[in-house]
Amino acid sequence: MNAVPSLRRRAFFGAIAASVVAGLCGTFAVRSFADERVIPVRARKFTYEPNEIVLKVNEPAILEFTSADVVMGFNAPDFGVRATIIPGQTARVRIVPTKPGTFVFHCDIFCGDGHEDMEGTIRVEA
Ligand SMILES: [Cu+2]
Repeated sequence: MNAVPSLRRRAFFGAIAASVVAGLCGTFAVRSFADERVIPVRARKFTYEPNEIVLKVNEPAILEFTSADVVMGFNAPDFGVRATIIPGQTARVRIVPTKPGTFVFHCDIFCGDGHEDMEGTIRVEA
């Protein structure tokens, strides 16, 4: 009579242990930069290099920003991300594109006379 519940309990805890391990591995995969594309982007008055960033649907990418001159912004409203790019520092945002298309990003920190035209595109391929 006792053997059955005990076996069931063991199977139950085994399943929990397996899902905890799977969960941890999943977490490490998300946090690891090793298997995610890192795209360096240099901001300078009044452009981004490159100013077209090509990504793939469902492939996470880290955009890594530096500034060649003054404090700049990066704002990609379609992806809900922004960054302040400070000279001498590196700013990072992570993007996971969910649909194909072309999306505009822009500088959202006033950086001089050409600021209003400082923008680029993120092209997401299927
Ligand atoms: Cu600007």
